[in-house]
Amino acid sequence: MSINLRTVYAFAREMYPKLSTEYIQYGTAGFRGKAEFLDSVMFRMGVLATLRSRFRGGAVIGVMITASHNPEPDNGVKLVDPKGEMLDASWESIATDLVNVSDQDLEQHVAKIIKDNSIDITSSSHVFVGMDNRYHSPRLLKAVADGVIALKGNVREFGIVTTPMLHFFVVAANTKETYGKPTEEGYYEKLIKAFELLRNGQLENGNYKNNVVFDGANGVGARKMLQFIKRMNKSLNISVINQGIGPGKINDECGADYVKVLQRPPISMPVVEPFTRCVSVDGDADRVVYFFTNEKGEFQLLDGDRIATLVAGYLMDLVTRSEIDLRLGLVQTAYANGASTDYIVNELKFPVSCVPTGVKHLHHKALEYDIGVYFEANGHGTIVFSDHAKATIATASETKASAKTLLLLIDLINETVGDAISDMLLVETILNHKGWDVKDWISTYNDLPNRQLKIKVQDRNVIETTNAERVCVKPEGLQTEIENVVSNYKRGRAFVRPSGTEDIVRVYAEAATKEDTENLAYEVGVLVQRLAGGVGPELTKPGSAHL
Ligand code: 16G
Ligand code: MG
Repeated sequence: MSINLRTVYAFAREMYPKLSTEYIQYGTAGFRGKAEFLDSVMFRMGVLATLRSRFRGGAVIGVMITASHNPEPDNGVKLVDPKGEMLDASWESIATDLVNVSDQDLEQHVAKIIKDNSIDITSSSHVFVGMDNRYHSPRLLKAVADGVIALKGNVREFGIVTTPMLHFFVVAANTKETYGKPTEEGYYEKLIKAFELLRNGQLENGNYKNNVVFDGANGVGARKMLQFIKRMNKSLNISVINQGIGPGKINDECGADYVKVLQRPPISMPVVEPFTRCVSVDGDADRVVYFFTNEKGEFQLLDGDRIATLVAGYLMDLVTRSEIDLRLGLVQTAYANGASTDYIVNELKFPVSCVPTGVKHLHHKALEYDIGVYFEANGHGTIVFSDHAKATIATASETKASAKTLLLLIDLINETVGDAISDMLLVETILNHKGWDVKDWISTYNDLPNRQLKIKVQDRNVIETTNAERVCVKPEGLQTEIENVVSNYKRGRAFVRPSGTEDIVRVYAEAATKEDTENLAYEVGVLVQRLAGGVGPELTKPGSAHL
């Protein structure tokens, strides 16, 4: 195969010229921005995915086009590595350089990547592409495909799929289908089969009722859930709201991010009985949270920490009953509610570790355990099983019913990345087995009140953190001042970190009471403004509006 890098330049100049000179960076969520400026980025990511595939010996690389929970005008792109992980950190800077180079320098720059990484440009390559249901996604998908074609790579388009589905396809193809079939049907089939075997005909149990309301955020999750329902044997009654048909826009006043951040149901929520289980996913269905309203009509959230503790406790129980010796661990971030960590360490006696924000950090750490459970409070998470764990469980399943359950759970879980639909089916399975309703679930521990603030500063990178973002090392003196303030509050905890997705510094605070939490967040926010070059308006003192 002969490849002429001129073609890359020709495509760029004729079809995907770079329209903006603004510097953009491949961050935790890949590239994100206003869709009208992303055509050249997408084309170049098609080129990069092809190079990456050749670099990895022809393994399938995934390209997902989505802006996740962002508003409709935004879009974005993320690369998926052969084992389903996020793009290796060492290639993030290669991606950043490639999209920022001018059209004139593109050809030479691609030649440099090939040379620097000793890529055999004539070897075979495979790229899988998927997209969310934003109206500009098909146009951007074509740009990615053209990037692959410019380097004579093989591209397979999956159309509209959830982010976790694309991860699933990549892993299924790279493992020669031992993980599943790399098709939409293969995905549904694997999850539904495991879910229905785990239900074993028992649809209701104790306090568990077999109904759930599913908020699809007008995104891909809604469409795919409707496909699930068609194929399920009435094993769960799911009513889907925010289906993405009609005037509703993706993530607009609905979805996991809205529900979690604003602590309220989606605007379009129908009237339901108190304590009805409701689930919200985000636009590309890799995040999930549960919620309900109680008899007083008060909103109650069951977030990623709640899912993590539910899953961890259940897995621990099954492993103990199976009499197998496996190392279990839970991975959280600094955002995990302190009460959830206390509960899991003190009550469940489950080892917990804390890592920096971002799925890749959690996933990586979870791989150190035989069974690693990881969740961010915002609802990103899954469970990973080591080969040793899988083999041990398979052997034990010949004699122990609990191990047989574990074996089926492995099939129900999308290990490649957090998968809102798979996570939801897992939660439904556990609640059903335990005979629990949301009241039982939420009564396991009481969340500490918590508050987040966004602080605008001149340069967010003046803040540097260590110890999984819990300690701030720069600017000097800030950490000591934070600790002084925190020590005045019962069960107080606070940290600051630069956001990876927005040009701001985030403040997190929790304490024993709501009032204390507000005051603590305020005091820490003021410290950041004073010591890290705040540029925004002065923060409003809590309660001062009532003076
Ligand atoms: C990205 C991350 C998410 C993290 C969030 C933090 C992935 C797939 N997504 O959305 O895990 O919670 O960024 O945003 O890794 P922040 O840095 O602005 O707080
Ligand atoms: Mg998402």
